[in-house]
Amino acid sequence: MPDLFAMPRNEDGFAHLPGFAAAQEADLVEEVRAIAAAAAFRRMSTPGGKLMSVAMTSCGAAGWISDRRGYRYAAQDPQTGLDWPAMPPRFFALAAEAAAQAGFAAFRPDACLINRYVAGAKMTLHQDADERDFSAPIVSVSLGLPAVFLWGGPARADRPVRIGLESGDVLVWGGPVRRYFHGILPLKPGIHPLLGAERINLTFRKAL
Ligand code: MD3
Ligand code: FE
Repeated sequence: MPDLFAMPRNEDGFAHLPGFAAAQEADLVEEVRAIAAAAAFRRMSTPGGKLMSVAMTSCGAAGWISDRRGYRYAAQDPQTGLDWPAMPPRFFALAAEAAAQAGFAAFRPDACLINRYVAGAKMTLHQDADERDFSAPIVSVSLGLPAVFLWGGPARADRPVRIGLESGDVLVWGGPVRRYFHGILPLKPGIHPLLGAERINLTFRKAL
């Protein structure tokens, strides 16, 4: 059990909880596999028509989608016409516990976006702005290959700080930093004991 009180955090709602989910890695990966069996990972297009390098799926009451019409949350997976798979209780509990640890009591996520990276896949600097409720934090859980996270500022031009993310790390973003630009550098090739050549990231949101 990591010493949570010794961990770095700052005043504006950001917390990096290294290894917070480490003991659950295998169970979380199993849940992701079950979700992907019902709602397959797919690469979506941006409204501008570019194919994203990250493959995505979702679970919960709403899933994040992107197509020529824009970015939004939807109750059904457009690929199946069915509701997204339910959010596993283990996912919900982990996100709520991490948020509470970072000072956000009573976080009740209704959406979990699941990102899958292979070597070279990246996420360019962006803001998460499609959620209705900006008072709720976002909780992210990293699994598999390590990645370099870019933490920018309130403006796209703000020079980002680099943060290394390892499997089992959890990040919480709330308050002012909830609107900050952020991204992921192209994934380096490698082999992770649980996930092989992949990195999976779960982001828990209050979308509705
Ligand atoms: C900072 N995902 O799904 S997680 C995303 O690793 C996303 O797949 C990245 O950015 C990934 O939108 C980064 C960390 C993260 C997630 C949401 C944030 C950082 C954030 C929202 C606001 C500020
Ligand atoms: Fe994001």
